[in-house]
Amino acid sequence: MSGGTIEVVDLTAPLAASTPILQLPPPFANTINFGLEEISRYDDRGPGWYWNNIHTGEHTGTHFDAPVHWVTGRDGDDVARVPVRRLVAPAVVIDVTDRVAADPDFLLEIEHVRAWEAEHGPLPAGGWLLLRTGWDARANDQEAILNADETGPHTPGVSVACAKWLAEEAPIIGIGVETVGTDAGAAHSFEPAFPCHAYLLGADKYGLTQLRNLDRLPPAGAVVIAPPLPIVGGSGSPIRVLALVER
Ligand code: 23J
Ligand code: MN
Repeated sequence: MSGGTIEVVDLTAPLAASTPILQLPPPFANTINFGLEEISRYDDRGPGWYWNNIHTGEHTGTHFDAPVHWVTGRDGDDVARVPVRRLVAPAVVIDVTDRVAADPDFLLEIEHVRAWEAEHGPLPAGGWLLLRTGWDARANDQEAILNADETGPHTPGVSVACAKWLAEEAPIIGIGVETVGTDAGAAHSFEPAFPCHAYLLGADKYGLTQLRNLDRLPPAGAVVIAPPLPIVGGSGSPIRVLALVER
């Protein structure tokens, strides 16, 4: 680190009231926007200090999905129980920006991962698969990041077969994405619905969302530090995600 050969890349979106959030259709309940509630600011409520209460969903902004988030992982770990040893891990980046530019409903398939492996080597054991889609360009715009029309949201993700394979066959600990959730916008109508959540969280794996700066990572070789807050019983947590990259 002191020699300057390790760059620290922040993969986290800033957390503010304007940070986009997932919007589930009725009748489902939704998470809240992030919010700051001032307690005092060098005033008569506290003359020498400034502090806030925070209001947030567990799944607001750049966040971590724990196994217990999904019914398939209901007996799995909550965020406080996730072993910290698993939270410092290698990461690879699969860049599908071109395909997503042509088709916002693009789904990662097993064959795309196999093609990536043929060029860059196997997926990392105990590591992250980070999906670079270019969607981070929409990170400051709630409407653009959801990209919804009368047929629902159109955002990239992972196919049912690929999600099952990543959960059950691949050596990874989880998937990270630039969108508001690990599943594609159309995944509510997949069979099973929300396959990334259903298969990966059900296999004691994790999700990371609303990542940015993935274009600053190499295809392989980065180390990602992604520890959620130890919210006791929590299903997820806003998170600061850092990548270490050797230059
Ligand atoms: C709840 C229901 C559906 C989805 C999600 C949460 C997420 O994407 C999330 O943040 O975990 S798709
Ligand atoms: Mn989530």
